[in-house]
Amino acid sequence: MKIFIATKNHNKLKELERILKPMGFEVLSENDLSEPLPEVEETGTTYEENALLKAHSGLKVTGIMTVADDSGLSVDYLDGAPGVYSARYSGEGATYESNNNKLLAALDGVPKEKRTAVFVSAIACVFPDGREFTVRGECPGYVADKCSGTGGFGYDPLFVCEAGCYAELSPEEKDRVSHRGIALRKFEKELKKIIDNGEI
Ligand code: ITT
Repeated sequence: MKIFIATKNHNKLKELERILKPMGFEVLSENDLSEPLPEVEETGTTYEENALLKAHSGLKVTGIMTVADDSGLSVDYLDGAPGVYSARYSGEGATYESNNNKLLAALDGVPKEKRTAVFVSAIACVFPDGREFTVRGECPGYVADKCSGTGGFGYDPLFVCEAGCYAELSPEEKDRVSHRGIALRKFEKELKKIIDNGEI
């Protein structure tokens, strides 16, 4: 079954492909298009709303079943920030490094027990006939006081879950415990239900 992944984030695409391909999907992405995907204004206030905006934009271009992920890190001490603004936390031209530095500064001096956080991934799936659904995966943990590890991307060097620091996990370990891995396994279940009901 062909599926289009609507993302402009290459690291995220790698993770989504890594999990979706073994599920048996033929995965298409921006790399398979003759033109770049349009930029989507992420105007939603929830991960689900933004994931749907991105998925619908991809569907408009490709006409095939499309999934998109909206994700972020919600830090309790920061009242849920950076949350849906995780990609742009340190402003225009934000990089993973500038975002991590801003997060470290915002939590400077805050003890470990108050640095709790949750990584969230909402996956939206939209179909050419207008149907859609979303699923959510969450992974709890805390924000470390310095970066470690060399794997992954984004806030991975700062986020520590039960299995360890995201950036120190192997790709397989991260997929097993991560917010995105959890969301994609829920996505697979939902899609199976739809297929079993003969709805697609
Ligand atoms: P698309 O919208 O094109 O998919 P994006 O990077 O802008 O790409 P988001 O708006 O969903 O995606 O922002 C998610 C940000 O949250 C991402 O840029 C990272 O900074 C962070 N993030 C999400 N998942 C992560 C992960 O598994 N590890 C580390 N950081 C992650």
